[in-house]
Amino acid sequence: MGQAALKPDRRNAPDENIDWKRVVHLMLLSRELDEMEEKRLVPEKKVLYQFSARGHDMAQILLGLKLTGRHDAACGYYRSRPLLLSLGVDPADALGSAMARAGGYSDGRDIGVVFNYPNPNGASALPMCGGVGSQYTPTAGWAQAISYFSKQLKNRDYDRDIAVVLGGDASVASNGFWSALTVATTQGLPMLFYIEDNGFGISVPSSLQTPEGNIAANLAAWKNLTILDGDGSDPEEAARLTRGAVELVRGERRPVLLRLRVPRLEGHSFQDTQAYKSEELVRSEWARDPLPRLKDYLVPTVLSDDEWDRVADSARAAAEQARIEAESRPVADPARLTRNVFFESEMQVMGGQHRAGYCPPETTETPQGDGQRINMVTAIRRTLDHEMSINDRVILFGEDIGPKGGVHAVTLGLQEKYGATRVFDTSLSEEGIVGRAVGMALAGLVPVPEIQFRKYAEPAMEQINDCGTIRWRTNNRFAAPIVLRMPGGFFKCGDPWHSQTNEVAFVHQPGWKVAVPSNAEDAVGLLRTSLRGNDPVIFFEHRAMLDHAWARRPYPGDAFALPFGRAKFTREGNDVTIVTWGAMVHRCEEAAEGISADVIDLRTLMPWDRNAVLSSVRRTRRCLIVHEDLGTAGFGAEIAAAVADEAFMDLDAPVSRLTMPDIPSPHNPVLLDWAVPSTERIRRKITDLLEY
Ligand SMILES: Cc1ncc(C[n+]2csc(CCOP(=O)(O)OP(=O)(O)O)c2C)c(N)n1
Repeated sequence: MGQAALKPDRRNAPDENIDWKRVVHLMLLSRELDEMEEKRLVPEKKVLYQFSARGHDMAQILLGLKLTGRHDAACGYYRSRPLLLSLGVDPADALGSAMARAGGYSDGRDIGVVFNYPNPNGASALPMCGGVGSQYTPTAGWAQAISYFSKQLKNRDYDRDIAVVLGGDASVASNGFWSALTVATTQGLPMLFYIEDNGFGISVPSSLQTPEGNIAANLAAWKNLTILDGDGSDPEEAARLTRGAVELVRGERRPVLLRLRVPRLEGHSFQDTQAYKSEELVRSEWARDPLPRLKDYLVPTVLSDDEWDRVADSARAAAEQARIEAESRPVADPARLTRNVFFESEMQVMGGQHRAGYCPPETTETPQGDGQRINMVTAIRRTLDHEMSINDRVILFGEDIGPKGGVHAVTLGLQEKYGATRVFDTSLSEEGIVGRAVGMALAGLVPVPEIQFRKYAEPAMEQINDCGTIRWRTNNRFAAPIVLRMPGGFFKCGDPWHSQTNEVAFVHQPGWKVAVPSNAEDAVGLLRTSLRGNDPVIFFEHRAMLDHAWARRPYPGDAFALPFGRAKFTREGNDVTIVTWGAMVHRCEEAAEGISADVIDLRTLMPWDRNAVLSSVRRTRRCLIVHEDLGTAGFGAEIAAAVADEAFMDLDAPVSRLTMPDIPSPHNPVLLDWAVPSTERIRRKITDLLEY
């Protein structure tokens, strides 16, 4: 066999539509940054976490340079820096963030490899996460938002834009991957799944992630998905496949999965010695290094040797310049660390309707009721209906919320009225529901996902947590305000699946506001504020109150809105303060009959009205907290601690709590009555406290 036959196939000249000099520059810059970290910055302890992109770099750059749509977005993972550089991320930001310095993309709050890149005039990088697989469903949400802007809102500016998600071979075993794949292929979304298969997830071979290790082969029978598969270290093939994949998604508006085999030329991270790989394997991986193959492919056809060297010199200089700039950045002021958990006054760079120019209509806190009492279900539906009628960014989705109108009937008739693009059923994946909502919110929509029962938010907890922290961890560059509705609590019976409240779990997720209305009027006011707000909200709908006679109130009007963090005194008195929320408000009111008591309905738990509680306790000198959630580490513990901290000297009796015992909710109504605080037991507790 002659020498020529061993050379790479040169049938096609390098694609003229690709700026190869830029590819070379970015490739060499990426290598310089990797090397600089490995040889200097990590040993000098200036970079604490380092993940080399060597081997993955060339194909990522070829992909990134194809993302030219104004609303294109990519969500990558910790090995995605080459793609980010190709989108236009400043190398000084990349290195400065790796060094956890002030500025950059998180002000030193997040790991440097966990990028975000808001780019209002071109392709953005959605906020990445540390959790493998969590990038998939938000990207599907962005793709669905593109589709919504283009098809429903007829905004022609979105007609050819796409969403791209990057993931390693191990990530294809994650829930997020399967959830997003289902979303994208059942909805026909313009989304590219870009899988970088280096054969390992840290040390675990890809054959343990998908049988025989090739996800592209295993998905061959999957409907509505075009699959491309090839060698990501071969310049010609990588260029052809990345271009082909992007053009397919752009032109045909449907999902594509591109799997590229790439070598991971270093350990998983700097600390990883790769002892689990044989020397022969490591050698064979280096033989697949795309850098010499790129040079061989382009020199001399596209660049001369000298030109290549000049590009290499300029990449080295750019990396050095970036290092100098990054090292000159200070550490962020710790005093600012509690800022940007919630929206303050400065608008985020990207995400949410407020960023997109939304101006909320005037509101009032004075109910303008029409007299007729309606139940909480109708009140919530009417509020959703009104907000949808005046704001075409508001969309509802969840399990069974379409033609059926939801298992609690909250969305009854709304699909008929607003169509299946704005009110739609989803696949049964809570991660898909919440993750998709995050992507939609990042794109400027107002997603209002429904979780069928509070317990079933559990599969979405990763997305819920990541959603709440977006503003903080991107230091106000991104925000994803969504309104996550969920019913919970006991009803005519209980059980461990449909009846828990566990609202405190959401209070413990930074960045979320939490509403727990007890009646129809407050539900309207708090929901309206949520839908017009600029922060994510958990909107808790208590099952027992949805059609409870006590909770029925006149509809307070289309302009009625309530602030978060403002409790309501549903009774006023002098001898004891009873703090409660949700279904317990009614019981506390009944129990306080004939007693001079302040009954405080907190209405929201994040934020909660400390002043109302403290000022009342200072006056009554006694405090009882009643809630349905379990006692240990329930939200009552927080209130009790605050009262003990700040009103200790004003108390005539210890702060008292009445809650469920630390058990799941029981099914039999007799057992349930025993477990949930009843009017009688609340009454007894009040009496004990008064007699103390
Ligand atoms: C949900 C989750 N589980 C575990 C980890 C720890 N972890 C980080 S990277 C990784 C392997 C991922 O490999 P792969 O997706 O193939 O990407 P690669 O690193 O090979 O590019 C693991 C297990 C994590 N970050 N997130």
